[in-house]
Amino acid sequence: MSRKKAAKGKAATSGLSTGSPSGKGAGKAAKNSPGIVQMNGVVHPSRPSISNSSEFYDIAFKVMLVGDSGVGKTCLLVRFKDGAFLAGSFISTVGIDFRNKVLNIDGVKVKLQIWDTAGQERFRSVTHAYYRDAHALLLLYDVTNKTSFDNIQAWLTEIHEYAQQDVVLMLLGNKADATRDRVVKREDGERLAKEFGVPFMETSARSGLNIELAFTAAAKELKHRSMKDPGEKFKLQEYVSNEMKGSGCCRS
Ligand SMILES: Nc1nc2c(ncn2[C@@H]2O[C@H](COP(=O)(O)OP(=O)(O)OP(=O)(O)O)[C@@H](O)[C@H]2O)c(=O)[nH]1
Ligand SMILES: [Mg+2]
Repeated sequence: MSRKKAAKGKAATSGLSTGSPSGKGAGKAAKNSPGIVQMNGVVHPSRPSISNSSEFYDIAFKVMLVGDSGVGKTCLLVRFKDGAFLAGSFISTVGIDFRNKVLNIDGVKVKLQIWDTAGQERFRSVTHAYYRDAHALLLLYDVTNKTSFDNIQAWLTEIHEYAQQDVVLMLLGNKADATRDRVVKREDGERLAKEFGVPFMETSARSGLNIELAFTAAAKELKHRSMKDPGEKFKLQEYVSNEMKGSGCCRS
């Protein structure tokens, strides 16, 4: 399979002033670039590469992090991308931003372009524009914040309104490390996810719990869908619950 070098992740300065940070813009750029084939919005580079660098990729997808302000979307992304936890004072995201990460999924280099949205209400109209081109959505609530959990229904309504029908969706209960401040039980998250038929896991950007699993599961599902390999069967729900079972309570 041929490989394409991934562009370095760049901030889309708030998404308020720059023109094309949405999947839409990226899609256009891909269409216009030589050697890149677009299929159902999935970018398949066709230019060969001799490098094994993690910057090279076979297929690329857009993943969006959504949920109330303060649930830990930015910290989750930083943990996944850099393996670090952003401790200290909370700096709320303004508009929208993205980072790239290339994963090796069963020998295929899958580039995830991960969009970190602002949870604050005042940026909602900005983020709505980005849903349409997202291949996967990670919807977060904070296990120490009941309101963020109660708002999940409203987020799901928004997702159904603005995202593609077949978007890969996962529900994440973040800050699972904060046992003393927990107000949302794990079973409540499981129940809600079951009600809406979406895979669920608790995560912690602080400890790293299930961070890799969340993104890897989404990447596996997207890769499977785009390659349509009849020999390979992949079920996202099953994969997530098997991996969770294998990890007990505290996979990182
Ligand atoms: N204990 C704990 N704290 C966390 C975790 N993730 C994030 N936080 C803290 O929660 C606060 C908010 O985190 P952010 O990642 O900035 O939240 P956000 O969802 O990006 O918020 P907006 O950008 O406003 O939408 C910060 O003070 C973080 O340090 C976690 O897994 N555990
Ligand atoms: Mg943020």
